Amino acid sequence: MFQRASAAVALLLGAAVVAGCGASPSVQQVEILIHYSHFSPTELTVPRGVPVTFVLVNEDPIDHEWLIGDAAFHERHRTGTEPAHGDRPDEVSIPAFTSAQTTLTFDEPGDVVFICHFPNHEAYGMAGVLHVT
Ligand SMILES: [Cu+2]
Repeated sequence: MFQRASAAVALLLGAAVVAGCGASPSVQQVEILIHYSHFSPTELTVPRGVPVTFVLVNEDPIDHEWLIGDAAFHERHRTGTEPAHGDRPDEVSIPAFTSAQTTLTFDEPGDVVFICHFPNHEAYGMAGVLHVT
């Protein structure tokens, strides 16, 4: 996994990275594969208050996106028309056959959902859940 993640980082095209200030707590890194318009895994668990770097590897010949947030956030994006993302750590565009990474820290325990909001992708099953403990 580590070697694969390094390759993904090398392909990184300026994705936003938000690092915590001050003392650096151990950064967790998780990899999410995108294949046949599905995320893998679809369920992840991370501790709250720790920066988590998500390495998003798109193995598909089509573009996808990875948006993570609460119900209101997703409702906005379901009706949104933004063709690309990249300036926010919780909204990541992953063009075909590329990788991207983003780092987020979740302060509240609970479930957060990640979804690709390209037309019909969510309905096809392109969604997953992050458990923050
Ligand atoms: Cu998609």
